[in-house]
Amino acid sequence: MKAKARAHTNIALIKYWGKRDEALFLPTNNSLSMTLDQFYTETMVEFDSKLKSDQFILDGMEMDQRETEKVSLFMDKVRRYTGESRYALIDSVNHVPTAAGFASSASGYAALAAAAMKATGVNFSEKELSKMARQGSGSASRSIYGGFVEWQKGELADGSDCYAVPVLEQGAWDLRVLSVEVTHEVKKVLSREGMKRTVETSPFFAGWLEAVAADLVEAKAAIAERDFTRLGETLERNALRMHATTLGANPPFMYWQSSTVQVMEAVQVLRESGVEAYFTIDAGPNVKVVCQPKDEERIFAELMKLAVVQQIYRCQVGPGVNYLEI
Ligand code: 2P0
Repeated sequence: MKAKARAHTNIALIKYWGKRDEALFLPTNNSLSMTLDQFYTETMVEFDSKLKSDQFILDGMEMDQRETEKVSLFMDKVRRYTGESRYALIDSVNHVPTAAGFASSASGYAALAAAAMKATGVNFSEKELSKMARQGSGSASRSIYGGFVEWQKGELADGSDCYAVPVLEQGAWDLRVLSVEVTHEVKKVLSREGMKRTVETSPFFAGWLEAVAADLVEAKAAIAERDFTRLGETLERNALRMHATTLGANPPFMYWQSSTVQVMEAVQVLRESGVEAYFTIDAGPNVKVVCQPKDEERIFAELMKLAVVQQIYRCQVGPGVNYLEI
């Protein structure tokens, strides 16, 4: 039994920041993302009764025990849920440049969840795929769907009501994301650790939770009305609010570098000159700029002039999980 799936990365417009249950990957707040067309992971899973353990090949290289163990822990969750008992060969190829500042964990776990569940021979719903992908990495729950997607935090302790739902399909609204690379450096505080420290120590976290609920309502209304200004203002504000919580943590930390701030300022200058561009930033120094197609060339050209900018990756709205012939 084998299957192959492709899943794309996503960029959060309303951020996931904080867990209410770390083991089950249950978030403290709903988040909202746009799936991106450029970056994706393709994964083949084959269950085989002859295997004595899971085997993991990433980008053509057989992974060592430590790397395989992480994936195997996730496969244990798949086996528990589906009743599959065999070990698997997992062959995964990442088309996500790490320098672009997108976590490959979102596309990675979405593709793995989809391929693994399909390879059991049972057809699981997208809701079930989303719940499974969530237990590899929270943001992966959103990469099951294309277009604009909301990950609902749910209320139940067992996570059974915690999954992503589609908000607006790919093709319904053409927005662009320019991923502006300012450094190759790996981040100092991993997002998993960063959100944990913020939840436990930042007095601003309560304010974040209050603000993010209102930002989400605003963003969803903007998407429903295709109101770009309203969405842009909301997503930029939400990113700044997320980053503000890290400054209040103990010990405090920040993901920005001086180059990050230079790009943020350039976006503000563009806006003052009448070009509608808005930025968002994840758990790292690179900046993503959201815009409409009519402004993309101008924004690209202006940002490329900055000395701190190394590269700009240009994305459109991407599709959900799909299955590939083997
Ligand atoms: C997001 N981030 O909504 C937020 C915004 C980073 C900043 O999801 O611990 O790799 O695996 O659930 O999903 C990055 O964190 O964390 C992330 P885990 P994940 O996209």
